[in-house]
Amino acid sequence: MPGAGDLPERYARILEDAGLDPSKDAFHGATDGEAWFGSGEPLEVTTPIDGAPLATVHQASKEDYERVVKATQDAFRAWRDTPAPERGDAVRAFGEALRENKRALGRLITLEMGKIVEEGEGEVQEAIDIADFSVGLSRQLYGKTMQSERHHHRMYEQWKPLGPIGIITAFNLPCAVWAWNSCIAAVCGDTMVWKPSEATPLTSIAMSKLANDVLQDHGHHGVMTLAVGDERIGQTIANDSRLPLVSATGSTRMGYAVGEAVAQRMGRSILELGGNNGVIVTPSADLDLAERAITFGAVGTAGQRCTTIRRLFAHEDIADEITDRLIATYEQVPIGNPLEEDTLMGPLISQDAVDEMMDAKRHIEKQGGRILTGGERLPELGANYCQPTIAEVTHDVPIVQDETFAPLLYVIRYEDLDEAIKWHNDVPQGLSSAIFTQNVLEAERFLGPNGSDCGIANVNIGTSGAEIGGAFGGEKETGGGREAGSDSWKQYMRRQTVTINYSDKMPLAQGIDFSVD
Ligand code: UN1
Repeated sequence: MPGAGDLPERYARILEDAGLDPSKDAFHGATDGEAWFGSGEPLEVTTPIDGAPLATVHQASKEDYERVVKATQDAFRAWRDTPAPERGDAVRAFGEALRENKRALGRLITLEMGKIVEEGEGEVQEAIDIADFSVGLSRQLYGKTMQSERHHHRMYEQWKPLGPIGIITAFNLPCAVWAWNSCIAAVCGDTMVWKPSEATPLTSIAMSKLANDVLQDHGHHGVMTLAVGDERIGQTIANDSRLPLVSATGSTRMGYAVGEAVAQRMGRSILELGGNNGVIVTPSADLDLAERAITFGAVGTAGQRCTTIRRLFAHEDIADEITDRLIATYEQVPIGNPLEEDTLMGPLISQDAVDEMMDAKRHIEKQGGRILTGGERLPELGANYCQPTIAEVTHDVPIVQDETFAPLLYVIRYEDLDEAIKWHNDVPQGLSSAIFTQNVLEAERFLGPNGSDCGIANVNIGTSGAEIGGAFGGEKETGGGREAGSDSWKQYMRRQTVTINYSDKMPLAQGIDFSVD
């Protein structure tokens, strides 16, 4: 078990700044919002930067999980009865705490999952943004008034808190995705249990500490709880009928398992699963913009966002030019330690992830594709590093159907826009999509009913880096869920239709006469 003494000094400081005591031999991975515990198996946390051990986390045992869920149930009774703007006030204070700790949390994210600090801080900013959004929402949560067909009757709908909910998140956005769910759920009056990725428990502990300090100052605990664990905890959450909603982000395989289990018990799920996002670049496109957006979208977070650009459909007329520009840019991307300021691409989350990318490379070559740049491991930097890679393939090779969670971009040439849109849609996933064009007719074709079939469709913007104000999520095997902004909040509440008779008669709807005399 790694002890405090083994922790490199620079890493110890990052933990400390994020509120985690680096002199501790082990952290508790479960909280009911007040106490910290965890008597399950120890989880060794390492950094993908150089494999150094960071800490040991005691995961939630079955009994710990019970204690956590019990706390969310107890807290729900008081929390749902708290005026929504008062709940919003606690979320406002949480947002302020995030603002104060943005740099520290951003660096912890970098240390634990390997994205560059700029993107780590960007993720915390996303959490701040959703906190702000939720504060405003806490004074809205509007219901409609309907016109009753009956005399002196009033009809309206109201939205009520749903209950304790489950939140399952992935390693690649260890802070923001929980925040999308937790801030909205909190103002809606729900309490929650969070199961983070086993690769990023420290970020979840730091976030939960911050949230619960604030909530305790506001007189509440048990609103935001945590249960670190492996997929057994995930399965328990999916099957737990005390949790009427489960919001899960991760692989399609996980999504099928969670979606099925939740549906079996008539629960509600919000699934945000794999993406296989495409960008179409037409002859009229501003190639400077396209090049910048594609580089960020395909190389950012080392290709480990569910919104990462994986397929580039380039029109024959500009395919050589955009590809040559991208190759030149790719070959200059500074790869290395993500804590260092000039780095733009850090490690992948694990050596397995690099192995998967190398497998994909072999498949590309077997299927007649060509690596245009990259495609190699970078052992001199460490086991988890590789080059960002571009491969040219045809639209019909089987490998383009799969999401390889790595910086691997396929270039596919096309001649006819309608055909490119058809190819674009011809994959099982449907998260994010984009077109680069200066031609309004082409843009509208892409956005029209025969256009992109994804949950997100952008014009002259890449597929990643969505703002929180819109509903985030996608279609087909991406799972159909929508999180974050717009009216996503409705899923975290129970809709109730109310009809009040203030007459002295008993008229029936549909004009039915049911009088006995
Ligand atoms: C994810 O990778 O699961 O649009 C979400 C983006 C981020 C969210 C990514 N705002 O890239």
